[in-house]
Amino acid sequence: MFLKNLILGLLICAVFSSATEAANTCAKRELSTGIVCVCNSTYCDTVDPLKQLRKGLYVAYETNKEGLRLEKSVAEYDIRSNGDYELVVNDSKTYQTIHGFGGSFTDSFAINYLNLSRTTREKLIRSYFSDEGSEYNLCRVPIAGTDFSTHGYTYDDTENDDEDVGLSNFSLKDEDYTYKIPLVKVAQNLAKNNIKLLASPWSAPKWMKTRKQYAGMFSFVKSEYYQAWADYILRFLREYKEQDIEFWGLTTGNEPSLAFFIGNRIPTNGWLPNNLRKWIGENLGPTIRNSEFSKIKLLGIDDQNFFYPWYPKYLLNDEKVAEYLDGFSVHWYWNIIFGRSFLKRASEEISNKFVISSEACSGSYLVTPHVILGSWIRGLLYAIDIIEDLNRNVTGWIDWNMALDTTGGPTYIGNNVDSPIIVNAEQDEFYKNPMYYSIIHFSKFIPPGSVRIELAGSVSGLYSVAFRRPDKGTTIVLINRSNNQIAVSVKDPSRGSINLNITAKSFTTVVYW
Ligand SMILES: *[C@@H]1O[C@H](CO)[C@@H](O)[C@H](O)[C@H]1NC(C)=O
Ligand SMILES: *[C@@H]1O[C@H](CO)[C@@H](O)[C@H](O)[C@H]1NC(C)=O
Ligand SMILES: *[C@@H]1O[C@H](CO)[C@@H](O)[C@H](O)[C@H]1NC(C)=O
Ligand SMILES: *[C@@H]1O[C@H](CO)[C@@H](O)[C@H](O)[C@H]1NC(C)=O
Ligand SMILES: *[C@@H]1O[C@H](CO)[C@@H](O)[C@H](O)[C@H]1NC(C)=O
Ligand SMILES: *[C@@H]1O[C@H](CO)[C@@H](O)[C@H](O)[C@H]1NC(C)=O
Ligand SMILES: CC(=O)N[C@H]1CO[C@H](CO)[C@@H](O)[C@@H]1O
Repeated sequence: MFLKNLILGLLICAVFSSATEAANTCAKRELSTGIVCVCNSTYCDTVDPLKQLRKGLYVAYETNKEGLRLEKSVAEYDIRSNGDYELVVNDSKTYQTIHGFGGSFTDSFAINYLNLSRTTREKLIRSYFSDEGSEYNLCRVPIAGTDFSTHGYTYDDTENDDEDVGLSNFSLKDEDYTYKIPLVKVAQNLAKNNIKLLASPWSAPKWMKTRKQYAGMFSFVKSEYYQAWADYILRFLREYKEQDIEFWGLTTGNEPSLAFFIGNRIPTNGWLPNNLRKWIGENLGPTIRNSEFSKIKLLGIDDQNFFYPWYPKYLLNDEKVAEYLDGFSVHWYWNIIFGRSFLKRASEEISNKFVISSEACSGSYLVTPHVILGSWIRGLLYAIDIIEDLNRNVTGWIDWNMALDTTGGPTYIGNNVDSPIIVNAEQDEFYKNPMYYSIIHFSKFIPPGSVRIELAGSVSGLYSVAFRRPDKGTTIVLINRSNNQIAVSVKDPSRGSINLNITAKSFTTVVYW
């Protein structure tokens, strides 16, 4: 009897320890367009929470086009490098400190989330925010409606667009009460309240604007309403605070350049540089800094990279504005066309302000399908964008919609795009695209407060970046976009060498302490 219980006990122990250790692997579905990992009400892939290893060991995670998804291996350093190429860690040379990684709480994300059953949607939000998931910690929240809403709206839409300078008709909307606020709270709860939230306005109420419309060309905030527009934003921060949601940062407005595109249908406030500078210096800056939110990080521009560095420099030419702004935010869309020389110059020429990449999505160009399930190239473009931004001193990277439906919506203006997670509500399942894994390779292993360090030596075409973590660990991310396997050694002079065979078309993250 005793023996039987002992054996049973040992068995249970064994089952338990393996159950707490083993992460769920990807439930692969191979499509003509690529591989997705399928999650449903009973199953979703997970990653073990990272555990500190003893000195001498490292853990590596690999994702590749062939179908590996965060494949984990633990090994010892070697005494010497034996790869064809060598990269050398130098933690005496340090660069920027990381704010974080994450995605955006759009109405469309929430709609897709709510379209899933309770158990499936829990798996979706855990995939992003729990310690078995991406551990997102820097997320954007739109102020009122965007193109990823079911209709255009602001918090002070009046009858006949009558003016309401005192904001007496200001009120949060159903979208806030049923979508954004509850979802932010679920996420904060999973992330142990470690999410830094960044608020961004899209359009002002029509009555404040030159052409009385949310979108369209040359749709500006009228100068007589500059203060009302600043008051509106302050009011939003207060209303959310009343709902127990506080913001870490605020941008001066999403993509003012949209108002200079013919036929633009995305809600926006256009700003000419001189007017934006005036509004920040005379209205937004003083309003925010003299309020209970004086400590909030104020980020200018929130637009494409071709505005860097001249636009930030122009804003900073005004002393007051330079004092009000903590940093800038940049969007990814034109990086593919223009490269990142603009960002490099920005980080050199405005080095006293930080830059965050605050929006990215694939499938926004007219010539490609909006959603391509399993697209490796889209995953690769995300990973390269993140690593290249980080190597140009960017301190954070925020994805756009955290989930969309199989058409890349809903979007009331038909601006369908792709997302790392695609929801199929009819089947009550969702699909993790390679883009989901691109981001987690950084977000999970480079916690806020990590400092970029030098990783010397270059291998033609191999993208690499290294960080010293707050817990004194080291994280290294490597991307090989080619068709060949590559033998790389990462040498840390204080420890030894990590000899890796990096598979073709792959992302690898290595962590050691
Ligand atoms: C969920 O996915 C798992 C793994 O692919 C599968 O075994 C299971 O049958 C699915 N459950 C439902 C409810 O579809
Ligand atoms: C590491 O970086 C420091 C600081 O820039 C530099 O002085 C030192 O020479 C570097 N070490 C090596 C081995 O390159
Ligand atoms: C403000 O809202 C009230 C009722 O909610 C409405 O009667 C009034 O017309 C609104 N004012 C404007 C300017 O739209
Ligand atoms: C990044 O910042 C460091 C200072 O922290 C600076 O020396 C370096 O030139 C910057 N890198 C780029 C690419 O701008
Ligand atoms: C998702 O939810 C929206 C709004 O709640 C609804 O209109 C739509 O039909 C739903 N889609 C599916 C596939 O259930
Ligand atoms: C890498 O691959 C080569 C040849 O396939 C093999 O000899 C070597 O042991 C591998 N190295 C590691 C670290 O796996
Ligand atoms: C980015 C890239 O192509 N990196 C390397 C991948 O591996 C092969 C060799 O196996 C190299 O030739 C590539 O430069």
